[in-house]
Amino acid sequence: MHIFTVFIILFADIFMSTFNSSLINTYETNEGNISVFETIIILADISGNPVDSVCTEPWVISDCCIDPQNEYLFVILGERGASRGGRLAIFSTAKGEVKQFWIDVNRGHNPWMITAADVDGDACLDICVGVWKKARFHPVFDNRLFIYSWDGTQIFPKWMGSRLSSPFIDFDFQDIDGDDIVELIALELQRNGLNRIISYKWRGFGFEEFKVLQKDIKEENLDNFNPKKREFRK
Ligand SMILES: [Ca+2]
Ligand SMILES: [Ca+2]
Repeated sequence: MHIFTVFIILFADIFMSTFNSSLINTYETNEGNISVFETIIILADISGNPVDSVCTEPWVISDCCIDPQNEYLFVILGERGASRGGRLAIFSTAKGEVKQFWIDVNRGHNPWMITAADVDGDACLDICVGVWKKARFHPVFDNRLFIYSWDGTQIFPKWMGSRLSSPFIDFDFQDIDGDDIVELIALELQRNGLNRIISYKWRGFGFEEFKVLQKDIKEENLDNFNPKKREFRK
């Protein structure tokens, strides 16, 4: 195919897919940037010109994260309008090409948030996913945290959490005590209907409660914990 024809098709594809598609995130890379829209992932060079793209339709991307080398993009795919996603997928984004690398065949986890962090400080990336599902010893639908190890070629389950100390509605990973290992920071519901922010440390077998950072938070003050302005999921 003539190179000009390839560009026309690429631009037409991008125009159609971004027309009704919100931007989820943008990542700056050495070669340019990666823009993740709801239904298309676009690689651009340093001048901002698209060099490759992949369309995810009919699936919609609801959240994503990327490895530190910007070579693999981890996404949640789902149906348009659904309150949670349906499955995980990985796209390779190295060398000016974007393509589907892996897709999860398991569609029963209802993932709603995905973030990358090295939770155990072993210098290998972990992929952390908020899911909404039943657990064997807590057989009701609730938010749970799944941690996957990423070895550069595949993800595999590391910790499938059934509960934290209390029901949680959001989470993040930050190093709050300066030991160069991130802590799990969770926004949890208290019995009295208010909220608390609590940190956990990874202890080899799972997360152990570390410090309550703030408690008795009213719903209207939750924005302080929510820099991405996510919709809280209850
Ligand atoms: Ca790790
Ligand atoms: Ca720390």
